[in-house]
Amino acid sequence: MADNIDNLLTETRRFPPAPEFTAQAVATTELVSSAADDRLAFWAEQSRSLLTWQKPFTEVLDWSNPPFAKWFADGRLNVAYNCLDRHVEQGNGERVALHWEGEPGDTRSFTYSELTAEVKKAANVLLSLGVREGDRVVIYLPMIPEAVISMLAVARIGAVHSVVFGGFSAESLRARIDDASATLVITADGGWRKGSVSALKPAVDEALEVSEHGTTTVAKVLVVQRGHNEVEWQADRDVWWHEAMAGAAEEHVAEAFEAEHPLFILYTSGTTGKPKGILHTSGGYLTGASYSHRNVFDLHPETDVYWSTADIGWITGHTYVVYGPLANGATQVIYEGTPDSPEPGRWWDLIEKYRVTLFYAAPTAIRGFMKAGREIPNRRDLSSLRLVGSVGEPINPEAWIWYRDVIGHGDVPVVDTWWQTETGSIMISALPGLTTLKPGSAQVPLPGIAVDVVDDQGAPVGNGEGGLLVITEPWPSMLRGIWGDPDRYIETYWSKFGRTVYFAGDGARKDEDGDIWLLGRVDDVMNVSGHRLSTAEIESALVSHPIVAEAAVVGAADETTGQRVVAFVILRTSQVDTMSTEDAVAALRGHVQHEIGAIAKPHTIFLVQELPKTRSGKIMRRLLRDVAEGRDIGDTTTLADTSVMQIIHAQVG
Ligand code: 6R9
Repeated sequence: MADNIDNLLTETRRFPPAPEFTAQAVATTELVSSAADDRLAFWAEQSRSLLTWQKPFTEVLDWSNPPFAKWFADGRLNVAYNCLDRHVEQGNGERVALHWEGEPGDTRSFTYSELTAEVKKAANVLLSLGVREGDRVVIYLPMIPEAVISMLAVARIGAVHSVVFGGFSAESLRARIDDASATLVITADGGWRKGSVSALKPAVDEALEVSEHGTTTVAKVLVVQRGHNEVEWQADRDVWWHEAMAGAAEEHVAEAFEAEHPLFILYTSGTTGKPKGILHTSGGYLTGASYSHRNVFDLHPETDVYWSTADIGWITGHTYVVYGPLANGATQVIYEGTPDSPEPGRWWDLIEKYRVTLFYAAPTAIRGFMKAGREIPNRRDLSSLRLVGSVGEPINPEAWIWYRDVIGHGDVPVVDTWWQTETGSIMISALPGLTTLKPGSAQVPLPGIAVDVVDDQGAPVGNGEGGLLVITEPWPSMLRGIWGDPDRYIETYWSKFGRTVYFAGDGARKDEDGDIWLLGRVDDVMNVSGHRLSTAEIESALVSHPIVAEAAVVGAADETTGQRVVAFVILRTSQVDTMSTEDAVAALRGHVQHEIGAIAKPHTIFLVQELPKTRSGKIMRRLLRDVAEGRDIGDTTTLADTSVMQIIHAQVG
């Protein structure tokens, strides 16, 4: 982090908005001033103008029992209707909603009319399988149109989806199904990744085999045929999507639900081993998604072609692939595969092919492309782009400049957007056309959002100082809780500085102008390629292996992926001489992949005999990070045994 800060402190490049961009920009100075005048009136106005409420709300915010917020509570709406039917009713049924591209090059597109028709049928399929309002449906799918259709169909009938990233293992899937007590799983036989079909259904079969209590809450599994790979079939449980859809009724009238009706649960890593089921509800979430998508991406739905490369398994895929763009009637691209398959210019080919105008990706991908060289994007026509965005981790100034110069032909606004699964939508970003851009800084809270940087006591720091990032007023798309665990909700986010201040877990700095520069997590959460991973979760996976006595995991800085997972493992004495180091390391990496998923697999595992601990027994990860990053070891005076670090150094050396 120290290098990072030095780098940021010396960054002085500035890019004022181009007057032509400002002249047509969605975000205006009036927007900013109306939010500043009366925050709640501003949100009410945004929600009324952006969404269609079946029953208009009269209350804006109920914050009488913090941190449990209610937004627009006496209003009723249907989220899927807002993303689909109303665009058709307003005469935009022929506009393309999705241009989908499969990894092997097959394509499908859906107009708003066609997507609405599909979602209505899928809603009827869910009802026929016994899914009812409030039931939880787990979605474990590749990036195929059925992923979007499933989410909207679940929302349409007032059920609650929990999307699990297709890269997660059967174990992770099982834990999420159990925690949410899901009754239906929607999956596919397989999906395309890096040139071949990667099976998905076997993980579902395994996850449902032995649930913790020997039973499972899941009654049915709906299976999309995508990979055409062989799958095992349980006739009383498994249903082919295409067969069910072929027999489904076409009409479905969207019923209105309360604004605070649960919309989805999305699991994310926290500081302990158990992932948290972040709960989002309907009216406030959709308000935040639609508002931020329109203003941050400068969306002109009639002419823009938008593409966010995020998978639906992450919050970005929820808010900026499904809900924000579709609520706004946007035309977008979705792509099934990996950025470099079948060849390293695939993303740029897609931008050229679909004339993408607004593009949203993660810094890790940008840095990967930077390494591969500008010749690859330079061979494509990227002239259609008029704005590019970044999300998931801090984007270092050099990657920012490369992104603007090489992808954005040197003249597009770059929006670096800070937000979290918990915040539901973008909280901090430049407003294109208004903000003078600073490479490396997320810059300013969106109008209507109250952000600050505070010291350990909760006092705001001055300009030019660093501290902890907080959100000081509730906002419409805020999380409403952790599924089944209200105490953990309070404890994690709302106890450090009292019940009304949201603690984000990120370090930040205010510059001379009061703009915000994000500095990374201050807790034991790592960020690998923009994916949140918990040190505790990987440690507990490691110690669940019979050869392991103890394990400590740290995130070490990595040029491309931001951080990488490095593990320090003490083997059980009985194992030390029976297994070679290579075999033990291979077994442990495989085990973490099996327990959590490939993204959590440690990059490096050091087998050691000791771990550095404080006198109270806490592992000092800071010191292990020094080792993992090849730095001189910092202050060891609080160690119980100060010689430990020399020993570890000698062992990993
Ligand atoms: C949207 C998303 C959230 C964590 C967050 C922070 C990091 C995200 C960032 C950023 C610096 C940005 N993060 N965007 N850090 N600049 N523009 O990524 O959600 O997966 O929940 O991760 O990601 O550390 O706390 P999520």
